[in-house]
Amino acid sequence: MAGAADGPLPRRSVCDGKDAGMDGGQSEQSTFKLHSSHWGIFSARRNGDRLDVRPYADDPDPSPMLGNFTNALNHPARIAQPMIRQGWLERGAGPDARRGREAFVPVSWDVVTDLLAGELRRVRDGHGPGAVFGGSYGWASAGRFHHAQSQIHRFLNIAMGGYVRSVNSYSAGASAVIVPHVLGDYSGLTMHNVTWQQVAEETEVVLAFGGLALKNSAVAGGGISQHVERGAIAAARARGCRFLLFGPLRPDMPAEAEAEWINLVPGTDTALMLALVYCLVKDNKHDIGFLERYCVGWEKFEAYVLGVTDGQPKTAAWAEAISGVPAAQIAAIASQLAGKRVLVTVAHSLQRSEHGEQPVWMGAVLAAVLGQYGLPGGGFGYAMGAIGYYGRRNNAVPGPTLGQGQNGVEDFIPVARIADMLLNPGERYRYNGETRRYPDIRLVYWAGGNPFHHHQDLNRLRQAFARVDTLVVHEQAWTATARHADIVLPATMSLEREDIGYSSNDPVMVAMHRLAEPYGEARDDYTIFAGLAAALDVGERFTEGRDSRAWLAHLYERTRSALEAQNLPAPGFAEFWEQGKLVVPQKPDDGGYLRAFRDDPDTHPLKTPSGRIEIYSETIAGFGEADCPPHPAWMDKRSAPDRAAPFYLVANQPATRLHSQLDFGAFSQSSKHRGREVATLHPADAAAKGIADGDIIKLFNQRGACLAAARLSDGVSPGVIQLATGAWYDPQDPEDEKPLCVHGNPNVLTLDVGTSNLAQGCTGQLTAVNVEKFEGNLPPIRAYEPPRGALLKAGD
Ligand code: PGD
Repeated sequence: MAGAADGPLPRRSVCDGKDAGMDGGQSEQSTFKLHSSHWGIFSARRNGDRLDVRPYADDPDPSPMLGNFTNALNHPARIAQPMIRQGWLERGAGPDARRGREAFVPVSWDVVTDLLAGELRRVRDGHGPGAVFGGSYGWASAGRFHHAQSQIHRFLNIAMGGYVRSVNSYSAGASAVIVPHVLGDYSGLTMHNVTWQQVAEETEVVLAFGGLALKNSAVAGGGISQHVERGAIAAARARGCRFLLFGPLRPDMPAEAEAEWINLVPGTDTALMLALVYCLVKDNKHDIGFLERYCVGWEKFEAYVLGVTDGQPKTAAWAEAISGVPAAQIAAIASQLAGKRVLVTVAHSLQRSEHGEQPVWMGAVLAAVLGQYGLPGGGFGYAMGAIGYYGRRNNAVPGPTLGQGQNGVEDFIPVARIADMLLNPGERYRYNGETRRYPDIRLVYWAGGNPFHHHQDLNRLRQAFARVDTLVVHEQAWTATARHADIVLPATMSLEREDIGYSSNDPVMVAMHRLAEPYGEARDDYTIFAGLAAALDVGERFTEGRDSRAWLAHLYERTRSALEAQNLPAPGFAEFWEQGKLVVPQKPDDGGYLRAFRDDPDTHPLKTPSGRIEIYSETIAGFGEADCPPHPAWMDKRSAPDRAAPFYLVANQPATRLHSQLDFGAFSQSSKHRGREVATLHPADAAAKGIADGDIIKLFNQRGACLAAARLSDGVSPGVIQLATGAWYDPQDPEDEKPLCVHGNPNVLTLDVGTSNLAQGCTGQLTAVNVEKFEGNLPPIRAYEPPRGALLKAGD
């Protein structure tokens, strides 16, 4: 496995993916139909048990993740029929530590619908809708109608009178809260700001904190027709643009960037950015005109940078001691920025750790010090490259959206506080300046997400899920979340239903034709909820008398009538469906709200209290949080390595699947070694631990342990181990309190704490661990086998 140092995993083009079951696009087939996925638009046809897949013809850089569809339809990991945990069936609803440890009993749809409707009625009438957690976070599948979260929220609003929801995301838990305080509009910052075309044409220097990894921009919710990042980066580089990658993983920047790698200790970007500002100020190269006209609070922040307020000037030497980057290198970088069209980018990953608000705020301030906000290709491109629909033009007409109705419950939690909520009902916590209380949840209902993938400290999550009366999960496959449920309802894949694929920053709207019949007795989420709604006497309100096809026509009408209003060709639904796609117009590349703000800050103030960029926030000062001061600052982390756990674990996004989706798919499987997820570490660290390339290793800390396969690479910083998320949790002995995950799910190791009292975001990206060579007999991988009792397939 050595030699693959510069890619997180060997990259294979979709067009040479024969062994992953891809159709190379050589033969003309009339039966290929257009479809969409979060990793791109494609066409496919059923071929026996397999799916032949072709990337979208106009996509210059299609994602090899499409290869995961080829063997997915009939994989044994699919769920074939409704299942109920034996203990729930025999002993009824109630807290139960046997979740995830017991056999399942297959039941018919009629039986499960009856039992579940009864349980929903019991909780609603006995405890009220505020005892239902329907946050149900997760990416689910592309398609605007069968969007699992919209469906579940609509159902709970109509049938239960509401539910406790979650706010923000695991992707951007800290930035979604800090950005409105600093720059006003989060959505505008990410969705309507600097574009890749501007980078290709205008940017002179890109300071990429956390990189611009193409594995991340391969993904875009809803599906996109073109992956443009690689081409734009290559074009910018050919023009002479300089790319600097700040981070511990060299593969976080594509080779086309020919980036200078500033190899820093994970989580120390804020210190390094502070030192860049210090150097700029000392050399009088900060843009004082910009800071005075467009910002508030510079003086207070400058006093902190210079050490006036805390006695510690944030010099390059100070930052070297924290980040490991030589002071001379920091000073040299700072000296080459002024007067250039500089774009500062900060990856989502940086804010997915303790004090994750700081690098985002600090990135915004560094960009202000350089004064390039609002200029083409300059300023602050937060999260550029993190998702494929960032850095692109916006569509000029609205897309289809399923209304979710009114939620009668006001209560919510920040999404990553789910285990805290279930373990500590009634307990107080702080969030964005408020003191709130966790609700007392009896029933958790999940559709379209996998908390046993996305949450931290999975052993703690198991304890949390043991506390509820009932856990209901709709799933396509036997994920660990499904295995921990009481009631498991088999859901179709998008390939097995009709839908509309759409993303608001991509012009191609796709008529997603059905490519295969549902697996076993699987039903789409809409049909499942329609059945339950009928059993709860609200069937008509939920369906509004429409079947799926009628809903698609109804949702499409929003776009059609907007086109008509603009005197543009506006084909009816039947024509759209027949054609397979519709290309919608896009708005001009106008630089968004930051350009308007630069042009005239009085007419177009930011949506911050001052209307300016808030380098110092009086609002945050008023919150009085010790872990989130009123201006960006460097703070030590609890998760930093120590003697017991001397390595940083970077648990980042995978390159061969989206999160945990289709981990059993051919492309994801092709990246495993001896069945395990691959962890990358520096050869010097491996040598010190007696680990050779390809060895099975055990990663461990006080929270848990998992196995992985070692790959050695100097593309990873010494002292760092990289293990992507998404390998399905596979406890060696589920009876244990802290079982060994034999497969390589890093979330058995991560710390379940919020970023700070301000945002309470997910901190899963960085954790301290230890590592050793695994010498025992290699346990089998059972994550993709149906659990006990679930072996019956439909028709058996
Ligand atoms: P997915 O694997 O996409 O992960 O967490 P998320 O829960 O979104 O889960 C989606 C699930 O939905 C899959 O199990 C899939 O089978 C199911 N599904 C797909 N389509 C349908 C459908 O139509 N109906 C139903 N009922 N189910 C469906 C992602 C989350 O993980 C995110 S966004 C991020 S950014 C976080 N990243 C990290 C990280 O960087 N580091 C760590 N340690 N942890 C993270 N967790 C977070």
